[in-house]
Amino acid sequence: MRLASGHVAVQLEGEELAKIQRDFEGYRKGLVRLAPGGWVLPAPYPKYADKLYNTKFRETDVVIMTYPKCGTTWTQEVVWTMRNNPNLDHPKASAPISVRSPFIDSDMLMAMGKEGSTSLMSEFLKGVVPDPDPNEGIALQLTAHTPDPRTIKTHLPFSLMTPDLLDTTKVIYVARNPKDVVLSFLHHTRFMKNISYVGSLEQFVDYFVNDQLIYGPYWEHLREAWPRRDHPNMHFVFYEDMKADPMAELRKLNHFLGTDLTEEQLEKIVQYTSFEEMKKHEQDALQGKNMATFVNEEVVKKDGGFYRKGEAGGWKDRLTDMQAAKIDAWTKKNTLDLGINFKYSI
Ligand code: PPS
Repeated sequence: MRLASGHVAVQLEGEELAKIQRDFEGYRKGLVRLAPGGWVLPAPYPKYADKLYNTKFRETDVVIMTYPKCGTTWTQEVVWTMRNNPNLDHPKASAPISVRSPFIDSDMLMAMGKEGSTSLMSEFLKGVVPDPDPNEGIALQLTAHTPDPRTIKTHLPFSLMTPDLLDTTKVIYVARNPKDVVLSFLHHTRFMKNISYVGSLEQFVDYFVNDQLIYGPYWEHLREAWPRRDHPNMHFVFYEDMKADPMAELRKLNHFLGTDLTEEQLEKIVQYTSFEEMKKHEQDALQGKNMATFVNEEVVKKDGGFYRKGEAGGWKDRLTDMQAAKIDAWTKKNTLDLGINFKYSI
């Protein structure tokens, strides 16, 4: 199937799909791979692809773009708060971040799961979208109805988004050390029921370096963003720098966004968006919601939920020397022409 972006989407099949479906029990509907780029995405992606590609962004929008598990949600909360809630007194600030700051390409993820897995999102949508039509993509409708200034999340790479994105809109790209990403992603795929990964860490590292995980290839995602880093509408953030000195990163964001916040306001936002605070806010926001439809509660009880560890360099306690070496070799091969270095890589 040819898409408006010029890519051709082909369903995965044969032994490759059979193996993936054994390890990722949630991928019942399959996956597609796009050419060029080799992008792997859930099977429902083509239904939304052209709408996503043709989305008209506004000058007042800020798009936060990342490969999964690189610190998107943290950056969303920082940016949304800086722009909408600088004095921490906004009446709707306690609503989940996914309602205040839409995840534009999440319809395909919701469509991947069992019927009814969109119900929590639909519930949050009430009052935001006057007459939501579940067939039209909940996230797309939420994005269209979010009042200015919008802070929009995407895990799609530049080539699958509207080509004039940077001409109209500010983009913040967040990158994270792949060794921490792989562990965070492993956890995510285990606790999210619409994915339900049941394989081992060893196999997951293989899926990662073989570019078979959704939204990958990881390095291709970065390769499209990194050369754009000096564009006036582009701001590049490393998760590791946010961890090491969040105040310094918020000062840079203050300049990039033109929010003109004081040092005192920024300091309060650093506190408000710390790992512990965000974890607490999420627990409050989801209180009373039946999460069993979405998450594997056994995994959550044992290994944590979305706010797992929030560390940079935590991979050192978990990856074996062999697994780390595999990621190093893959990194070396892919960064020869990039000149990008991550902290805590060795
Ligand atoms: S997602 O599902 O792809 O959108 O996930 P994403 O938000 O990109 O990344 C989730 C990881 O970010 C960590 N996180 C934070 N770290 C530090 N400080 C704050 N405030 C914060 N908020 C989220 C989250 O814990 C995930 O990392 P891991 O390593 O799994 O803990």
